[in-house]
Amino acid sequence: MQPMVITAAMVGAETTRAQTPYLPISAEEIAAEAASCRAAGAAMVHLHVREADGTPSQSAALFAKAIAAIRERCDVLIQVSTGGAVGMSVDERCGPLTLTGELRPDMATLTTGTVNFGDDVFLNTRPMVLEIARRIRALGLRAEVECFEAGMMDEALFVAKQGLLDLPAHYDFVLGTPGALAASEATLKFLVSRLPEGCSWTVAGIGRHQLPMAELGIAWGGNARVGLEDNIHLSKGVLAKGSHELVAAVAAKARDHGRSLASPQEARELLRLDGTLQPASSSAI
Ligand code: KMH
Ligand code: ZN
Repeated sequence: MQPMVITAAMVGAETTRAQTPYLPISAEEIAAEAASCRAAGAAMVHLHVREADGTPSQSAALFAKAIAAIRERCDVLIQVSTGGAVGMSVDERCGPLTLTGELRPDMATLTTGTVNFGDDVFLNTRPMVLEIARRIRALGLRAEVECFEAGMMDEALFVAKQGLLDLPAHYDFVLGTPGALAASEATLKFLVSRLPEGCSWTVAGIGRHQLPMAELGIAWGGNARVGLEDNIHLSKGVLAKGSHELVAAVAAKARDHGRSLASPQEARELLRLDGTLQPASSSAI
């Protein structure tokens, strides 16, 4: 099997310091955690940022600080969130897509549909999805298609047909969000079976599903995302002392299973991140 890409989702928009004291908030804390995750076996970080008081933000300035601090400390790939927090506008969510040059991220997320999200709704109407896809591509980045529900796979194909998503693409199956598609072997198997030819995938289980889903990623030749964005516990009742402990747990299971861990350079090749994509013409929408 090919090397496995572990992505560390260290911050998120929903986890709070009241839930866990190990949540990184400042650029320095985020960079230190990114370096620990890299040392534990992560090739990529999925990045959100916060204001000093912990409020979720998609501010380009805060992303710039975090990205600069991470790159000073380690070579981990940086995938920025365009999901942000529920209720944010497209312009707000696309803050990190305004960063260029040294601060340009390596990848960006693209959720291809609306989903219940706990008591809230994570709104992604078709025009919103197409506009975010257009901005990701305009920066020459590849998207990671975030699927919280099965229909999001079909909508990703629609986005591709508009010339705004390049196939084969990389998908992240986010399973077990309260109010959305369950984290189970059956749901993951179905989603993997629906992947277009040549596509790669990661699985991110929410809460107690995180490590079991990661084990399926290992066993089935996929990849895994872990971290405090999705789950704060290392085991029942035991807080992870940072996302790096969750990365280390998955790395150990991967090695037990004979899967090697992808370096950032290998992840670049596996996820087809090399080279800059040509911006799609605006008439594509
Ligand atoms: N915070 C969620 C509402 C992403 O990063 O692209 C959306 C999210 C997805 O976290
Ligand atoms: Zn996220």
